[in-house]
Amino acid sequence: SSSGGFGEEVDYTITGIDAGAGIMSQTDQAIEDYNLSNWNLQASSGAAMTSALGDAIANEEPIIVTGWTPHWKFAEYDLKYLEDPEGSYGDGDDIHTVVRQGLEEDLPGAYQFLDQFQWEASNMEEIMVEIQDGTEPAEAAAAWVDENEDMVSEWTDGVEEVDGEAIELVYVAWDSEIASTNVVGEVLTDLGYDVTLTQLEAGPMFAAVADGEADGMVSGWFPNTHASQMEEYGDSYEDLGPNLEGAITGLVVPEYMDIESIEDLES
Ligand code: PBE
Repeated sequence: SSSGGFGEEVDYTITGIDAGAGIMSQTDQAIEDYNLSNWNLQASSGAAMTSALGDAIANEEPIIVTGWTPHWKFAEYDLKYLEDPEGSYGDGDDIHTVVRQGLEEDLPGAYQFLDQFQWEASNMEEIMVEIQDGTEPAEAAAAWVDENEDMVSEWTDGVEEVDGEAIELVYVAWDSEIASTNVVGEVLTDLGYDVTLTQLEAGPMFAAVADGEADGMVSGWFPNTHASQMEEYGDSYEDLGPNLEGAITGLVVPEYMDIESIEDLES
């Protein structure tokens, strides 16, 4: 294992995101699995995490963050996942679309589109990079939808337009979900829906769809990252299956750090 003294250099701190995120529970699990009880997982937000990451890289300082793919940070910086031989983060997820019960009867067109919505990590990353470069999410989504007519027309194949019916999608302010939710919202707007996008914490996002207070979400990381939410709410919502395959969570560090595995973090 490492003699680099990273623990001391980073104050035995892993820079995390919002406390309700699944990756925070996975990291608590990693701290247990790798006997890192003297390490501290610092809760913050997705934005604070990427800002700390950018500052550390500008100064070539060490930093360890909770990271995930798809994410613009891999296009912006040279980063690597730490190996996870204990499997604390599971072996990846698919991102699922989840809707409230009764949506198919109430808003069949929206239901059909949400069921047909499906893209790849590289698609999601294109719009994430635009938003990171400073374009407003709704504007970036509108431009992405315009530029990807072929894919969007597959999602909306056979879907009838409506005249201002209300639909509410819920999401958490994770960069990946800001991108996907805005794209889906833009397509629904183009189909004639009156769309509301409501930003919540992770638990309330699942609860809102399970209770039928919101119509749907495109942010279910199954089966690993959101295992506990699946367990708690899975009987009360309808899972429309993956909209993106091959998502990853883990601990991420800059390439210049001389460390390869979570096992190398000294306790
Ligand atoms: N994430 C992005 C979320 C799911 C989407 C990996 C930060 C989480 O940890 O819950």
